Amino acid sequence: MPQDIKTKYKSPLSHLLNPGHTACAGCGMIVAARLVLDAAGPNTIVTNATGCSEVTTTQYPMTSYKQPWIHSLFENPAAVASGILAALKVKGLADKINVIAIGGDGATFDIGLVHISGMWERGENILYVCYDNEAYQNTGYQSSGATPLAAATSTTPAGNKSWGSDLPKKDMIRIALAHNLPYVATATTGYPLDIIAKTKKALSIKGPKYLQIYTPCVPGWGIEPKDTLSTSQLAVQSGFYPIVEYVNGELIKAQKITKKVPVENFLKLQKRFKHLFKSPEGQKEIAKIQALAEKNIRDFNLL
Ligand SMILES: Cc1ncc(C[n+]2csc(CCOP(=O)(O)OP(=O)(O)O)c2C)c(N)n1
Ligand SMILES: [Mg+2]
Repeated sequence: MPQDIKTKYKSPLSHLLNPGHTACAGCGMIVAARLVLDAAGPNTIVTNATGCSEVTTTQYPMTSYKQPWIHSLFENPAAVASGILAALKVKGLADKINVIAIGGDGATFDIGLVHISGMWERGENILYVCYDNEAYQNTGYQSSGATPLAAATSTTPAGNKSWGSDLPKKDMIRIALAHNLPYVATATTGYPLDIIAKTKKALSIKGPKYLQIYTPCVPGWGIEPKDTLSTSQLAVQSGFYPIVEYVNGELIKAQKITKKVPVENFLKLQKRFKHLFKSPEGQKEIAKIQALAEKNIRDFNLL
């Protein structure tokens, strides 16, 4: 458990996301979801895309959510959130209730992007939260636009002729920034207090907001449940996944690397990268991933 959460976080006795859900032991998404929802508080309406965050929490006729929550279709939590905000305006409640739209990376980077873009373009006072576990994990680990280079997924398997995904991760943060949002940030399950702080800060700002949370997936990444937090911390400490915060388009904070580690330390904990460690040629792929991390370190001045 990270030091900051041991010493500084007073966990509430009850949460706005109840136990009894069916997320895997060690699921990064469910930890992040509980922190986001507790930080948002009870006066919040949540719209949810299809995916693990929906499937594991709302098996009919039960729900883990204590806030009002709605699921419609995979691609449209942003559009549904816009409708809810319009209704709240008519009722004179728009300034009293938070509207949060939630989706996995598949829902966000790919399938729901058009609706998210429209919601952002309209400047609506809605927080969009993406749980980024780097693939369509709920349906069996298919690659998404968020899948990183050389990760093996069920649609980009590693083999004699393949090093896994041959595409780099889509830069969703730059897509969000291109919409001139007042608040854009990344966070990760590895640093839980930061998730709480960023959720609260985002909700204090009027207009469209985007929070992308890096959430390890135990079966999809092939990690041990106990390694969820340490894996996401290694992603940050290696420069693989920068934790950044933009207000009105300006980078106001990038979390510094306190103890730099090679990306290898992050990769080798995960079965989705295990093919890279089997032959000397795999080292060339690891070198490409290290170069991407070094670029992040330079771009965001992480050292
Ligand atoms: C339009 C549509 N396409 C595909 C599906 C099947 N489907 C349901 S959940 C899911 C994966 C979700 O992936 P992601 O958004 O990354 O969330 P995760 O489960 O990884 O948290 C898919 C492909 C669907 N329900 N609707
Ligand atoms: Mg996903």
